[in-house]
Amino acid sequence: MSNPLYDTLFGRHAGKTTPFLHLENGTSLSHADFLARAAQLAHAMVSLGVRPGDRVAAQIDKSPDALALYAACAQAGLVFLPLNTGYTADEVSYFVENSGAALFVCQDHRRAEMSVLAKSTGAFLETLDQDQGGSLAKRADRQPADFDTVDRDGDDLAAFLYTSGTTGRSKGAMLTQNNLLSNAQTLAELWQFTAQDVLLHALPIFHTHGLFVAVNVTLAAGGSMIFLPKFDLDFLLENMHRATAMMGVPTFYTRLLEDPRFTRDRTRDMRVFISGSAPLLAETHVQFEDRTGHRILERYGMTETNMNTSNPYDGERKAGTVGFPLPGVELKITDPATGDTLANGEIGQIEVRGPNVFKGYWEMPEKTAAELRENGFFITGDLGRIDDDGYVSIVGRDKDMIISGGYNIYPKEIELLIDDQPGVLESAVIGVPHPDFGEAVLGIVVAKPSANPEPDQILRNISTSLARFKQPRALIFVRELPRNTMGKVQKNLLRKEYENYAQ
Ligand code: MLC
Ligand code: AMP
Repeated sequence: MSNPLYDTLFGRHAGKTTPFLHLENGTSLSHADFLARAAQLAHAMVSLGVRPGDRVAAQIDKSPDALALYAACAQAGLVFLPLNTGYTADEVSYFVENSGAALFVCQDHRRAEMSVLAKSTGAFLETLDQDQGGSLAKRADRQPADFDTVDRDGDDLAAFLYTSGTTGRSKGAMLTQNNLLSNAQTLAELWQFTAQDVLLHALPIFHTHGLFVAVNVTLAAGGSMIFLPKFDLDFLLENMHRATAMMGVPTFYTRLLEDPRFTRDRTRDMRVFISGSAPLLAETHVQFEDRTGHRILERYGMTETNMNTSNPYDGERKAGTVGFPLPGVELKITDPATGDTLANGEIGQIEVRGPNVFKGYWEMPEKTAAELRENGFFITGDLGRIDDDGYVSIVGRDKDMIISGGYNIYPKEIELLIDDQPGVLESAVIGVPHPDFGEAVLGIVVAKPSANPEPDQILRNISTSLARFKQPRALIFVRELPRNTMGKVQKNLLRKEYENYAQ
């Protein structure tokens, strides 16, 4: 009997009384206590009738119980489907319905709001809150603290993560046990994580970065985490001396640098700072080194593939690059028109192949076939180049996507909502440079002839369907959108025109 993901990341820490999670309130949770809680949660889910292979969707705040739910899913052979807590009920209902989730776990205060959607999809509805509150937590409290791990194969699904698409419809990326495990082990070794490491964990745990990179790497090495509910600058500054490593999106690093309390002395005991999910400006890299003496280690990944490349731990960490393909991962730059591999130095689409690459999109064979080649290479939608030393740089995106504070936003989804508003003829949503989030969302709108729609009213109307982070910071009305001879909106011209809008 085996379950590679559970056994390797969680099970092997059974009985360890050393701390695993250091919490904000000064207490800590040992590996053994964490696993006992995961076992209780696994029993609680099984007692509801959830069976191996079922999807468990969870839109819950970050807490030890939320993390234990991930471990419980691995142990019970369930497919974990974490969701951004910012999503509205409209957005969530698509994920729960599309995935056919057997169980939907939400925040306790949203139970009434979510009960309609649970009823319509037939999913069990349970709640889980921070501080061990909520109906699933109460159910778990009554359960035994050990659970017979369900037998799984490395090729079995471990997680679904939804990623939006250029057509506006989100796709469920199916990740196997081996996808997650191989990447965690590779990264732990490459970044030299050990049981002595203490990771400052301030990322959300509903995306690849916070869950599969930060948590899985720590677990693979047997280390511990200072586990914060969310990014908190003061807490990070005050507690950095207790940590050895940090992972963050570039906004974490620019926010630290903006604070004069962030000094070389505070980072003295740190071993490594890792950045990803969005481009880290070379300027931030340089400023960070000047201030602290540390060179940020930048890596590149995505939901469908986990991590693909990383700058070296030992060796030159080149600012403005994302380093080398990871051991076991093949990466090539290809011509978007022909698919032919391009020479070093040339810009093209980034394609990757390896044990990290997902199995496909849930029930979307055409989308899977369009992005995942039969030979196993995944077309990332990112544009890049490889320099003569083998370092990969990301120079742009072939997909129409905005990255704000590390969250991906697909303009199409927002444009469809704006275009549906009374008095609107059409719209184009773009990302413009933003000092804190990297990019901010801006809507450029054309009104119907003789209509005079109110920007604030449109923003209010769409706010019920869109997470706050996706909502445009402003709507700008124009007479027409610039188009090329093929009739395609030239977003590059709009981005240029409004590049200083959010500065
Ligand atoms: C919050 N807001 C955002 C936002 N985060 N708006 C745009 N983009 C974001 N990322 C909104 C809030 O709703 C609020 O709205 C206002 O901005 C100010 O909020 P804040 O208090 O300043 O934000 P904060 O809570 O500090 O959050 C910012 C952040 C957070 C950067 C810490 O967004 C974050 O943790 N980002 C990490 C995302 C991440 O994990 N990405 C990994 C994806 S995996 P208002 O107007 O109502 O006040 C991936 C693969 C890979 O990409 O390679 O890793
Ligand atoms: P997601 O779909 O949320 O997983 O986001 C993945 C996307 O984030 C990638 O396709 C890239 O466009 C972007 N990304 C991740 N890491 C980096 C990085 N280090 N530099 C630039 N872009 C990145």
